[in-house]
Amino acid sequence: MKFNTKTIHGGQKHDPAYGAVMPPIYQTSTYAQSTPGGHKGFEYSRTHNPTRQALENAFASIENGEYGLAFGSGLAAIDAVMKLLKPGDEVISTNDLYGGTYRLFTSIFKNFGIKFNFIGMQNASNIEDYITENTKIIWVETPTNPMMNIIDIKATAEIAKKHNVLLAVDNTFATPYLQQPLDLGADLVMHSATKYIGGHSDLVMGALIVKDKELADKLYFIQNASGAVCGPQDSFLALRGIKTLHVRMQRHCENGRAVAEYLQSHPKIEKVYWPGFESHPNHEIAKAQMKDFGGMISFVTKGNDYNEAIKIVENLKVFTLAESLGGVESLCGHPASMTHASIPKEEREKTGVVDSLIRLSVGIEDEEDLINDLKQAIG
Ligand code: P1T
Repeated sequence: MKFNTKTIHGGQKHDPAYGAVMPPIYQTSTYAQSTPGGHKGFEYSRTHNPTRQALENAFASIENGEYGLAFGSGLAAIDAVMKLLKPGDEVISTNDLYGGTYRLFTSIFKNFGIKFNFIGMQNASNIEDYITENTKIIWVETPTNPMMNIIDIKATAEIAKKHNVLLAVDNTFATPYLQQPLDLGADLVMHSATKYIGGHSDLVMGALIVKDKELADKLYFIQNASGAVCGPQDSFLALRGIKTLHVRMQRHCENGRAVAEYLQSHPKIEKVYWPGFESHPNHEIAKAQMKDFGGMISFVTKGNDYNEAIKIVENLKVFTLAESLGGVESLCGHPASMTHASIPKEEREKTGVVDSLIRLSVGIEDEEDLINDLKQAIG
C-alpha cells in the first residue's frame, strides 16, 4: 500500500460487531469476563481499548513501523521513552528542541540520574564526540522546533548503530507524509499527535512507533505500568485526522512555500528559517530525506527588535496568536515567551531563539489571505 492509501486504510478493519466503517468509540473502562481471564482480548482500557488499538495500528502503518503506541500527550510519549533508562545512562539530544521536551529532560529525568548532552547535530559527525559507554539514546528533532535545523537521519542512524545506541526521532514537524525516519534507520519515531496528525487543534496526544518487537514490548509495559494513555474519544478524532493527513500536508507545504518566499522578500524581515530555501545550511539533506518542506517557518525582524515582533503577532488577524501548531488554521507564536520559555535565555539564545523570533504554523487557508494578513501586520 502506498502512503495516501495507508492514511485511510492502514491497519484498519471494519468493526466486527456491525461492520461500522469507522471504529466505534469504545467509551468503556472495562470488559466483561466469563471466568477470570476469559475475555475477548480486552480486560481494562489502560492496557487496551479497541478504538485506541485501531489508532495504534494506523500509527504503525503510516510510519512504516510494526508497532504503534498512543499516549495522552506528546510529552507522555517522550516520558515513556526516557523510562527505558536507568540512573547513570546518558542521552545526546539536539540543542534546539521543543521547550517542554527540554524541561522534561532537565527538570525531571536529570533528577533521576540521567545525563543529557544538548548539542548541535547539523553536522552528524559531531555526535560521535559525545558518545560514551553510558550513552543509550540519541534524541533528534528534525526539523527542529523552532529554528528549523535539519539533522541527517541516515547519517545519525549509522553512528547510532555503530555504537549500539537507540536513535529516536521526534517527527512532529515533518509528519510521515514528508519523512519516514524508520526507513532511514531510526529505531523509534515519536509524535506530538496534537499537531499535524490530529490536524484540527482539538486534541492532545502522543505517539510512538517502532519496528523491533523487544523494544515495543518494553514500551507497552511502560505504557501500561505508567498509564499515560489517551481516551477513546481522542483516539477516534486522531484516526479521523490521519485520513486526511496527506491532503492537508500538501496544502500546508504549498502555503508554507508561498509565506516563506513572501517573508524572505520583505524589506523589514532580517532572516527567514525554512528548509526549502537553497540558502538553508542543510537544504540538500532536507531535499534528500523529505518529500517537501512543510508549513513551519520562523523569522526575525530587521534590527532584531522585540517590540516590533510583539506588534506583528498582535496585529495578525488570520494567524491566531497561540501555542501549538499543525492544525488547519494558521497560528503564530513568540517562542521566547511561549513555547520555549522554559529554556534559560542564555541557552535558547545560543541556538537562535532570540526575543524577536516569531514562529508561524501555516495552515490550509487561501494563500492570498495569509499573505495579505502578513502584509498588514508587518506593514
Ligand atoms: O504538547 P504535547 O502533545 O505534549 O507535545 C510536546 C511536543 C513534542 N515535540 C514537539 C516537536 C513539539 O512541538 C511538542 C509540542 N509543541 C508545542 C506545543 C509548540 O507549540 O511548539
